[in-house]
Amino acid sequence: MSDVSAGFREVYGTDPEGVWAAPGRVNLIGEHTDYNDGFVMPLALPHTCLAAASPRTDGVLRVHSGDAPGGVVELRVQELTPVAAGGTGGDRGGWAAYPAGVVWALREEGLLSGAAAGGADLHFASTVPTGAGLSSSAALEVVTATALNELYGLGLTPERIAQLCQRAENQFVGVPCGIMDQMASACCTEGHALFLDARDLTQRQVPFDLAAEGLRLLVVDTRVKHELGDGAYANRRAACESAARALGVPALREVEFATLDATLTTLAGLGVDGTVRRRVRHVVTENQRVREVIERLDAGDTRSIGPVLTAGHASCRDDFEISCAELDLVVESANAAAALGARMTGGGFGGSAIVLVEEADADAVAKAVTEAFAAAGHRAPRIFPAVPSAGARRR
Ligand code: GAF
Repeated sequence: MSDVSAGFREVYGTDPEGVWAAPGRVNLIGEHTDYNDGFVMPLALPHTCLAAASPRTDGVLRVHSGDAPGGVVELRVQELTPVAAGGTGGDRGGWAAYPAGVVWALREEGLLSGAAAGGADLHFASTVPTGAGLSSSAALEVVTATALNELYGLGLTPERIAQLCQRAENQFVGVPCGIMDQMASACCTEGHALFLDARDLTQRQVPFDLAAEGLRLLVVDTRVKHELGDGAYANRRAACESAARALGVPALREVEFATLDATLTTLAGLGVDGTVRRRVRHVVTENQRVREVIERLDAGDTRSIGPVLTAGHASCRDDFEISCAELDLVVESANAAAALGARMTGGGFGGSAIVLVEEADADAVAKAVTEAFAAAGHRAPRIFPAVPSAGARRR
């Protein structure tokens, strides 16, 4: 924290008015279900994006990152226009589009009047690994919105902050993400996973104290990010939306697990191709897996979620086709060692996997995965425990 304050002082020449933090996340189960109005279950990581911030009075937004080259990016609040629409607001430096997008979303929602229209100075420093599928972008958005919410006295709830940040990412940056990552960063609490209904943002904090049970959840960052990821995410989302349209429902959430086979037959009869039908099967079975995990956790049977996680991976790999060789290797090698279960987490096409292990087996499983990567000629993965941590807050 003192580092980020010192960083602010170095860049802007004064002390910041405050320092805020927002975490990255892993998702325990429920992948690509959020934009289908379904269920997800993320937990916040101890890794955070910190923002030191002060308000301004002249309508200028200045952003600086200790993690990115390029110096201070200076923008005028009233001139911000979406990068997605070919605008120039915030695209200088790439990363700056995320905080700029948040300010744009606040402005679009009519929240920047009076003193709040004055702009701000922000300096960021993040420990959330970038490009690792651990929501470094959502952490950057949510910390910006949380800081400005307090600096301007906007009185926004964490849920509203998450929605504004999703709007920034969808409409300003141009990434068609769902709401899971922003909700995780804004709403998670220490020692819990967040069971979230993405349709109406109903939430439940589910106790997830693995250490007390002699368990550990490992994050395995494969350190690969396959380029086809961005277009493929939009493609998966479009496939799901086209299937929902064909079925005459607002979203695939409406398809019941019990009637999945009949729904798939209906879709075939409507001429919907096999690939799209498999996408539907993933979403419907994945929602069911979230329910199963919740039931098992509620019953105090944490170890038994392992096979559900592994089944989720198989569905991501075979039906949704968002895995890759490196992620599959994590799951195979971890399970072949002593893992209780494993799966890719996040959008896919690289990034990270999670592995549930007995604490006593954690080192051996990590070693087995590392050796499997070396044998396959992959770069060594980065492996660390996922400790369920707090959501966005003032420091
Ligand atoms: C990415 C998106 F940002 C989330 O909204 C979610 O769809 C996830 O991929 C897949 O579950 O992280």
